[in-house]
Amino acid sequence: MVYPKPPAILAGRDLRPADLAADLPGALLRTYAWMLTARTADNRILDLFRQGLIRGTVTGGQGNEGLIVPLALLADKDVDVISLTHRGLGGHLIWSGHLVDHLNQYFANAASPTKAREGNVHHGDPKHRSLPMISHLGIMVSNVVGATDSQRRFGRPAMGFAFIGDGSSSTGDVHESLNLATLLNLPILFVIENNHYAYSTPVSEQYAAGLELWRRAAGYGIEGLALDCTADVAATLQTFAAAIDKVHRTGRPLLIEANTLRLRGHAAYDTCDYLKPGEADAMFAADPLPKLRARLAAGSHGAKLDALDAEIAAFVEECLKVAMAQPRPDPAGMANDLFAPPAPPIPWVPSIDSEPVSATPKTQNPKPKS
Ligand SMILES: Cc1ncc(C[n+]2csc(CCOP(=O)(O)OP(=O)(O)O)c2C)c(N)n1
Ligand SMILES: [Mg+2]
Repeated sequence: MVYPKPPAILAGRDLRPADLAADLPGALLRTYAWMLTARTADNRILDLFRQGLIRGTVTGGQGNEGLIVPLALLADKDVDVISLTHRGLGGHLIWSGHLVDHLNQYFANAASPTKAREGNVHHGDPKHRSLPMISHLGIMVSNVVGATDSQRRFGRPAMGFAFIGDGSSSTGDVHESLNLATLLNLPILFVIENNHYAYSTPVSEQYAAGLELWRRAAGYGIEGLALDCTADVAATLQTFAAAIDKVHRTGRPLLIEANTLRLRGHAAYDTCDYLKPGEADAMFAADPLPKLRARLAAGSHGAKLDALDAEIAAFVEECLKVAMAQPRPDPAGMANDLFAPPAPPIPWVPSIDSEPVSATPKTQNPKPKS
């Protein structure tokens, strides 16, 4: 399988605070390129689902790129731990692998990272500390806590990135994970992706105690803040960079409630008929991707944008062709890797004589009442 060569700008998967200070327009152009790649891929995946070429269901990240792309670019992919949600294709693309690897997952073909056992974006790259998505909301957060703790115990300077939807923020695992991470002083950035809906339920019907989810941080004794990831990508990059720096310096968790968007509803089948009149228009008007493009068009990189857009569109199409040409998985191998190989027998034979009889009883009878 020959993977198409990505556009040169996608060779860079990292942004550091120094890059933002030295060349903000260059940093924004790279962020734009990744956001557009994720958006184009998500849109094409939706098209192919509607044509019956992708099965299962498709939960797109359209609208969430302004959150996940800046954060994934700023994370240290060599040491950090992450677990992306079903809105995180952009994060997967930046973290590791090639677009073709991720498309193989959607096509559930023989080359898919889950060997076609799991649907659409329910995959990860455990070797590179990207823990696969778990459908039961909230549970991935506890995995990030455990994996970050384990990396620290190995002496590695890892921090964790845990993502929570506004809906999953009400699950018990999230509370347990925030509590434990704080208790153990773990450097984890908890990010609530607040796109204002869980399926068709608006946030106004989800909580008994207030809509400002970042305020929950106080209940755990950690810092919390709100960030609008739809407005200004430069500000998003700066805020995430400062938050990452703070988590590293303090070694403590930090909670960010990020305002984000879910532009295509919950999943491919969602008609969004529960939205109020004008609500969809307002969401599309808030989309950070065209806003970032307009900003770049007015700046020093403006002349490059049309060519970059065309290059990214062509790259995505080439990748789709390669992934679609992969064979179907062989059902014969479906049971492989499900169970650990049998362990060697324990060198111990149970026997009533194997322990010397102790003179003192192991339990004391209670004193008889007088
Ligand atoms: C514990 C649990 N309850 C319910 C579901 C079904 N479910 C899947 S996605 C979803 C909505 C999640 O909303 P949110 O956390 O806000 O994330 P979003 O889809 O908006 O990104 C629900 C209820 C689930 N997967 N797990
Ligand atoms: Mg939501």
